[in-house]
Amino acid sequence: MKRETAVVVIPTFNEVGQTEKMIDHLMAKTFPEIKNWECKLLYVDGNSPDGTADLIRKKQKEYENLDLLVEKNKEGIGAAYVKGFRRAMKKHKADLLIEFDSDFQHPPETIPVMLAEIDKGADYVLGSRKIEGGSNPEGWGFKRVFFSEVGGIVARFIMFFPFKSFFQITDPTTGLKASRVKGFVDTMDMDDLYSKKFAYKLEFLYKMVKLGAKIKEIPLKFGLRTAGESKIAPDTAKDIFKIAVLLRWHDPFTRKFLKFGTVGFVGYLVNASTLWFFASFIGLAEWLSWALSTELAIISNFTWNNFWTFKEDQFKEVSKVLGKFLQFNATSAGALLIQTVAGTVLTGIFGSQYRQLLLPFVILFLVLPYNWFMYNKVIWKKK
Ligand SMILES: Nc1nc2c(ncn2[C@@H]2O[C@H](COP(=O)(O)OP(=O)(O)O)[C@@H](O)[C@H]2O)c(=O)[nH]1
Ligand SMILES: [Mg+2]
Repeated sequence: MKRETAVVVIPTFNEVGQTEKMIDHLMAKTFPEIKNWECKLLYVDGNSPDGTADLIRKKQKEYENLDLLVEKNKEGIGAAYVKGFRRAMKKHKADLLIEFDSDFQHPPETIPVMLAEIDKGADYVLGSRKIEGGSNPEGWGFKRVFFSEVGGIVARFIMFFPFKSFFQITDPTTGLKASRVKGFVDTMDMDDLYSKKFAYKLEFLYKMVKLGAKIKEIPLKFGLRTAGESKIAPDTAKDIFKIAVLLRWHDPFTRKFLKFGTVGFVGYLVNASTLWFFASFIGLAEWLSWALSTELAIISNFTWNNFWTFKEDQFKEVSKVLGKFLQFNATSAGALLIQTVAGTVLTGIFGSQYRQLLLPFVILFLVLPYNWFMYNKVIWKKK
């Protein structure tokens, strides 16, 4: 059987000091140990003035599976990886893309470990400094550790909370990754990245998660730079935060859920104000005031959800709208029942002084999930 191709992509800017050592290490030690993959090495150089590209050209005479792409202008590490990925897929027909640094901060021994995980069925392997066996460099000062830890947790939270990926991905800003091409990177839109700099890492991660990649973390003992200078820009923390927010803000699921929440809140306001209007202002009977105000809230919820939250699945024909509205009333009666039973029981247990406190809990943990489920799976079911 033909072996699949893995391309290790390394961006460089002024890395002449360690590039020869890296090339020799990968070519003479790492790649020969890997039997079931065809390994290639691709450098993307940001037109370094220190002669990194010339050195790589010299080494190309020694190794035929060494490729080099020189950018006209350096545009940032994210842009460099995108260019590298495109070339690896087109020219080398890559089945797997490995993101790697030039400075031995990513130990070359992690490459066969990542490949083994791909062999076992993973689509996306991430080197993590936060799981057992992984670590930050000992030489990092408090500030760098602090930013790395807090930045990682904040990015995780903003991008993924409360979903599975939030718990699964421990190191979202890691740079060591292996990505399956077929069905993932080849379908990924890389034209419109929010960041061409460091935060591209979050965007690739986010896109892979959305594409449903099977993710596996391996421990990464992140090393200290062996030579050369760090290119981490001072505004990296800001870049990470901004991109995490942008990704989440434009997430279709999140948008839908926020709309659903807003509509629910408006429904509550309609309910409360009309209850006051009917009962206190006009002086209707208690039961009639409750019934009318509840029904007005139901009408408000149905209308806003149909024309806004579930716009793509909305009903337009009058007969259909009426039928769905009756169905919506039926499911709303279910919510009413849940709220009444849970509210009564819990108030009985905790005492009536906690009534107002229990209400939001009942709504948040019982009514909201029930409604979200019913709206998505019954009323505005995907066609
Ligand atoms: N082509 C290119 N490479 C870059 C750029 N910025 C950083 N690099 C390289 O990307 C790798 C990672 O760099 P960086 O994430 O800044 O972290 P550092 O190791 O602390 O400097 C290194 O090999 C850098 O030389 C860039 O704008 N263009
Ligand atoms: Mg580095």
